[in-house]
Amino acid sequence: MINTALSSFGAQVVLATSSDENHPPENILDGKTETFWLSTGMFPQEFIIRFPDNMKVSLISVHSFNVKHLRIEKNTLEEADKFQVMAEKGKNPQSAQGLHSLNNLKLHKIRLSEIQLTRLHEFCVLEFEQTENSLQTNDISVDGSHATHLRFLIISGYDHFVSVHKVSVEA
Ligand SMILES: [Ca+2]
Repeated sequence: MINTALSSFGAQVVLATSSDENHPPENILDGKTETFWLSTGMFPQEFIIRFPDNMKVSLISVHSFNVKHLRIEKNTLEEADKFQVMAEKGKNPQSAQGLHSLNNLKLHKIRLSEIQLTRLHEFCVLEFEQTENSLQTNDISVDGSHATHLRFLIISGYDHFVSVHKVSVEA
């Protein structure tokens, strides 16, 4: 089934690197494309979604604007301290630098106090197409992976700021 409003069954954004009070990360999970989370700083940006239980995820749908390179990672542990790369494609050697600098990124922690990020060695990145007058809509197949957390790492954008309007999963 597709969960159009992930927040309705207890999923939460437990970390986000930006939190504009008018466009908070909760807007990612409310099922509405009209409301959105807005990045307010430099790249990379990220947010982590926690599910109330271990979920078998087969498809992730992302509605966004101006996102260029995105990496999605998953975690199956109770604590979001180790992530595995879940979906990746694309080509961008430059993204290595973006990920490298993640270690120095000061994270804005919203609810969860003890998230540690593990840098991954092997990766490539989803590349979204730029849109003008509509949202970017991308469906990402993830082969029925189990996950308690999903981490979305926005490595670059088509503009200084990006917005994420909706994330839904087919479980
Ligand atoms: Ca929304």
